[in-house]
Amino acid sequence: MITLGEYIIEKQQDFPEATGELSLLLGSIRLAAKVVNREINKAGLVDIIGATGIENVQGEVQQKMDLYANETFKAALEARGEVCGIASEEEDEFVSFNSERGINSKYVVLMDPLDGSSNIDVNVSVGTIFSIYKRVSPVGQPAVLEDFLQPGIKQVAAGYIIYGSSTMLVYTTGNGVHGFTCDPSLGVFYLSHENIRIPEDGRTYSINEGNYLKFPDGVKKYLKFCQEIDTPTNRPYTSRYIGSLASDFHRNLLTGGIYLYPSTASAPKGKLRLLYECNPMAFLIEQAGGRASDGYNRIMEVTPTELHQRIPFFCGSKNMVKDTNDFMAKYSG
Ligand code: AHM
Ligand code: MG
Repeated sequence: MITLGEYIIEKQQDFPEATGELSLLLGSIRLAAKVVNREINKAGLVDIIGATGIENVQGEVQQKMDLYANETFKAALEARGEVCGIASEEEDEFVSFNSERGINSKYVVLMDPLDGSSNIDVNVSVGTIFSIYKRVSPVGQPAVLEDFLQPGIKQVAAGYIIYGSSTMLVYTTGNGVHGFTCDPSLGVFYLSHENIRIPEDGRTYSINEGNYLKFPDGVKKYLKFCQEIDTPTNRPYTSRYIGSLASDFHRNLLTGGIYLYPSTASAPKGKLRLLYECNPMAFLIEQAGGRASDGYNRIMEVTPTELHQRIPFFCGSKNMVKDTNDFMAKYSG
């Protein structure tokens, strides 16, 4: 049995120039994940479910667990001093860590500390999504906005934690996608899914179909295509939607499928955030052999202009994403 810590150190040896900072940084994320996991497991017994009554910068009501997860990840990342700043879905602005260790470190972390948090109240899986970049500003000075507004192709690592029927941490540093399952009795993540590959053709589609009438024509036509009977192509496909991106993504990653959150008439840029949700998932899916696009273009090549930027998201099995892009070009071009 190989632990996450052992695996990270073993892989670090593949990079002679690595100084170990990224390994320590992933260690901070692992630690915060364990703390959040412990709290989520007690939800219902302690006063941690429900809304705070506070709205975040995007006008969404924050859940108590959103804030708890945000503070836990922020504190773990600041304490270890391996990052010069973070940006979070739950923070209005980026936060720079200006301790001597902080400003001298070369990485920034962008995160959605608790994705799908409205699911907590009903005991459905939620997740944490993270993305790591090298800063572009000089080491030794406080982080600046440009450190966070980098296209996804610049990511050095990305991953997610699912607090589900079991708790898993899945990550990539650009050398495949690896999954670790937490043994709850020991609080240790063990390697359980090495080098995950997503099937090129899936037969599951995940989308909030309640928004159907507001979707672009390309998506409407694609959904009808998914529902058609056609034995050679395994259609009709199956519809599965948890409403927790990390969980929907994880199922599709393992079994093949596509996750879609397109633009809608009322939300022309979609719902999901480019920096905290789409880029990390795009890096993971590409590393596993899949694709991620905004319906037309590769997600990871989009240059962000603002921290909380939203973007339509089509992510999953290579050929399914290609089909959606073909439908978009034909009917919503
Ligand atoms: P959140 O970051 O505010 O939790 O929103 C992201 C979540 C995703 O996990 C999920 O896929 C999506 O929002 C569900 O949205 P909807 O309820 O509109 O289908
Ligand atoms: Mg989210």
